[in-house]
Amino acid sequence: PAAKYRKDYQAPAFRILTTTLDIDLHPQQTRVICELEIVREDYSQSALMLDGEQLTLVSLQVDGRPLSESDYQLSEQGLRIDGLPQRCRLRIENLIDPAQNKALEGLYLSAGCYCTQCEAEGFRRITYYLDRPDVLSEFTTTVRADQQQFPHLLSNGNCIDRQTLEQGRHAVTWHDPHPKPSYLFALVAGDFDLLEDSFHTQDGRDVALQLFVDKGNLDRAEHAMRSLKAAMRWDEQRFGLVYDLDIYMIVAVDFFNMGAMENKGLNVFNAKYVLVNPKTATDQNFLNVESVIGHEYFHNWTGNRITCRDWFQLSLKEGLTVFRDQEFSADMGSRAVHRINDINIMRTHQFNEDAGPMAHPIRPDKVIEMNNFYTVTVYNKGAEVIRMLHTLLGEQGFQAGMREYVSRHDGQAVTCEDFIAAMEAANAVDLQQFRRWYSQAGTPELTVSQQQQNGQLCLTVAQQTPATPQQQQKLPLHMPLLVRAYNRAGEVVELQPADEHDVSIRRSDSGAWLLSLTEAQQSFYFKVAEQPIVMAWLESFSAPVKLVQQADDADLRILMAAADDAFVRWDSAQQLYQRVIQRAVDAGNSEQPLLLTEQTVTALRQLLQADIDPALRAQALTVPTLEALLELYPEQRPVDALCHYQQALQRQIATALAADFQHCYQQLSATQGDYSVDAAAIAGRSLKQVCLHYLALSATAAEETGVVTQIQQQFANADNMTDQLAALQAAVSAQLSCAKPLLQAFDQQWRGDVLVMDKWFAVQATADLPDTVTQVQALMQHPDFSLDNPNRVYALLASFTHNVAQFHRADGAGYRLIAEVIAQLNSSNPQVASRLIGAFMQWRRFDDARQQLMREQLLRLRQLPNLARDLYEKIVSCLD
Ligand code: BAL
Ligand code: ZN
Repeated sequence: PAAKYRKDYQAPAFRILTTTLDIDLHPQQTRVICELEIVREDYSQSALMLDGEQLTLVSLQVDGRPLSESDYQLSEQGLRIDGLPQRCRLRIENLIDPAQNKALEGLYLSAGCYCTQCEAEGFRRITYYLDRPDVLSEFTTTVRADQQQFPHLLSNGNCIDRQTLEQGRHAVTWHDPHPKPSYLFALVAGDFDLLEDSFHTQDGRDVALQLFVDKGNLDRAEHAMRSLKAAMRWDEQRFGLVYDLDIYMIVAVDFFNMGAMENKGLNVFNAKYVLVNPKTATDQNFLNVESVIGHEYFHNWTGNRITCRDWFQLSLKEGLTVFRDQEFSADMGSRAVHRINDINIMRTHQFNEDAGPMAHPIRPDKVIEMNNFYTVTVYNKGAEVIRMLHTLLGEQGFQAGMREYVSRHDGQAVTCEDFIAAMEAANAVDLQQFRRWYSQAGTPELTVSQQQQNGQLCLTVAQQTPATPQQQQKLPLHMPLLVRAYNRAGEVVELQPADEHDVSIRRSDSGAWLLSLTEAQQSFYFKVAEQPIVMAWLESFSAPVKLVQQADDADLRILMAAADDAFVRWDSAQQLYQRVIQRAVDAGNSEQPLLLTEQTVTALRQLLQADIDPALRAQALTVPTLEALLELYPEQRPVDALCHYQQALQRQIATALAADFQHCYQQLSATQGDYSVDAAAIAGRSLKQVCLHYLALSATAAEETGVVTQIQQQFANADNMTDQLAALQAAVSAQLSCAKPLLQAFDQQWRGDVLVMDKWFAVQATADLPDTVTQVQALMQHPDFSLDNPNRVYALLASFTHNVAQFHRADGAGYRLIAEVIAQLNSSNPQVASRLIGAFMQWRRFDDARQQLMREQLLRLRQLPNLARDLYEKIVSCLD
C-alpha cells in the first residue's frame, strides 16, 4: 500500500456545489442515486477522479446524457471521467451491500438499524465522490425504506419533506444548509425510542433536541440529554458559540468502531457513551457520557463550521475539541480530578506512542491508513498543545484568538497553521517557535535544578527531545512552565523576578509564575528571602514533558501534603511510589523487601485523613498502574519484577493503613446518601472504593477479618453500579474466595444486558490469575460475546492487552491469543484489529525472550493473505 505525504497536498480540481442523494434502503442492495453540480476549478487537470470502494456502478449521466463504458474508467479505488464541461450535472447510480459490511465504515446494519460512519474516508463506500475534507457541498438527502420497520429516517440538517409511498414504504427528505465535506454526512434508519427536549439559544431561537435509543432504553437516556443542554449553554457562555440549525439529533447504536461521530446535526454515538443510569453504569461512565456528548457538540464549530483542509490537519479539529471538552468537564465537575485523569492518559499512553515505532507529530507528515491516526498523539497531545497556548496567552487572549479564528475561517477547510496565525494576530505575539510542536514528534525531557545564593534563586531548565523514527534532529520547543515555591513547612514562598523587565517570567492566571521556556538551556532568576526552597516545577502539567528533578523523598512528601496544585500533590505521591518500586527492582533481588519508610507511611495516613477533596485523596492513594511503571524503563523492561513489586507495595500500604482504610470506609458508607452524580458524591464514592480495594488486599492473609462479608454486602446491597462493580473488582483483584460466586451472581443478574456485561468481561480479562488466558478464551464463547461487535472486543480483548502480567506471560500464551484474534479481525474489521495490535508495537523494549515471542506473532501476521492497510502500516513500522 502506498503512503500519502502532507507536502503533496493539492487543491481539488473540481468543486461540488450541491449534492442530492436518494437512498433506497435494502440490506443487500441499497440503491444510491447521487446527483452532483460540479464546477471545474483547475484547467490543468482534465480528468475528474471520484473515490469509490466496494460499490456496484449501475449508470452514469452527464447533464441528462447517459455515459457509455468508453466514457469512463473504473478501478478498485474509484471512477475517472475525462472531458467534462466547465460546469455540469453528474448523476451516479450505484448499489451497496450494508449487510455484508462488518468493517462498520460507510453504510452498515447495526442490530437491525441502518447507520453510517464516514470519517475519515467512509463516504466513498456509499457512492462515488470527491471524498476529501476540502470539498464542501450543500447536501439534500432523501431516504426511503419500509415504514413499519424503519419509522425514523434521519439525515443531516432540517427535515423538508415526508412522503408515504406504495407497499408500506415511506420517504423523508433532509436539507443541510451548511456546506460540508462528505465525512460529515450521516444517515440513520430504524425503530427507536425517542427522548425529546428543546434548547433556547442565547440569540433567542428554539432548537429541537432528539435522542434516539434502542427500544426500552429511555430510562438510560436522560443524562445524555442533560449533558447536551449543559454543553450547548457552556459553549455559548465560555466561547460565545451558538448552535446553528433548528434541530440537533443524537442516535445511540450498538455497533460502532469509535466513541461517537460529529455528523452535522445528526451525531451517531456508540451506545456506551449515551446509555447510563445509576443501576447499570458507573460514575466514570456518567462522566464519559458528559465528556463525549460535549465533545461531539463542540465539533459543530471546531470541526464542522470550520473543518480540516486535509487529514494531516486532523489535530486542528481534534486537539482543539478535546481541549474544549476537557474544559467543559472541568467547569462542570472537579477540575483537579479531570486534569489528573487527562494527564494519566498522556503519561501512560501518549508517551508510550511517542516512544514507539509509530511516533508522529500531532500533525503527521506521512500516512498509509488514515484510520491509524486517530491517536492519543493527535487527540490528547494535540489538546495539550492547545492548552499550552491557553496558558501562554491566558483565557482572555486565547478567547480573542478563537474569535479571530472563527471570523477568518467560518465556512472554510483550513490548516493548523491558520489556527496559529489567528492566535498570533489576535494577541500580537510571535508563535514561530511554538509551531514546532506541530512538526516535532517525541516527548521532551526537562532536567530542572535550582541554586540559591545571596537572596537570589536561580531556576535552570534544560530541554531535550529524543530522536524518533524519521526525525533524528530535534529543536528546542517553546513551552510554559508554571512554578511555585514552598518552604519546608509547606507554605508558599513569595518570589519576585530579579529583573522586573524579564519577559520570560510572568504571573499566570492561576497565580503561579509562568516561565516561558524557549532555549535548550535557560535560567530564570528570582529574589527570595534566605530559606530552603522546595519547588513545584510543573503545576497542572503545564507542558507535556517528562520532568527530571532533584527533589528528595522529604521534598516530595512536603509537596504531596501541602502543594496548592492538585496535580503536584498527586504527582508527588506517584513519584514516591515509583521510587520505592524502582529501588526494589533495581536492587535485582526478588527477595528484596520494599522500603516504604515510616515517614512515607505517616504521610500517606495524613493524606487519607486530610481535609481535601476525597477524589484527590483517592487518586493520590492509588499506586501507578503497571503500564505507567513500564514507561519508566525504555528497554529490557523488568515485567516480572514490576508486577511483583507493584503488588507488594499495594499490600504494604493495605497492611500499614488497614485500620485507617476501615475507618474511612465506614465513615463514607455511613454518610453516603441517595445516588447522585454531582462531583461531591462521585468523589466520596471514589475514595470509598479505594478503601475497599486496600481492605480486600489486607484481607487475603486472614479472610476472617470480616472484609469478605463487607465486600459481599456492598455487592448485594448496592443501589448503583459504581458500588456493585467496585465490590466485584476488589474481590477479583485481591483473589478473595468470594470472587467466583460474585462473578456468577453478576452474570446471572446482568446476562443479556450487553453494556453491563462488558464490565464483567473486562474485570475477568484484567485479573492477574494463572488461568486468565484460558478464561478469556472461554469467555469468547459466552452468549453475550461477539467478535463482530467492537465494544465486546474492547471489553474482553483490548482489556486483556492492558493486563500486563498475563498479556506478557513468559510462555507467550497471551501474545498468541491476541494475534489469533487480530488475524480473524483483519478481514472483517481492520480498524478494530489495528487497535488491538497496539499492544505489540513496543516489542523491542522488552526482554530478549519476550521480544522473540512478540516478533514471532508479528511475523506471522505479516504473512496474512490480504493483510489490511491498517495492520500493514503498523506491522511494517515496528518490524523495520
Ligand atoms: N471525529 C471522530 C470522532 C471524534 O473525534 O469526535
Ligand atoms: Zn473529535
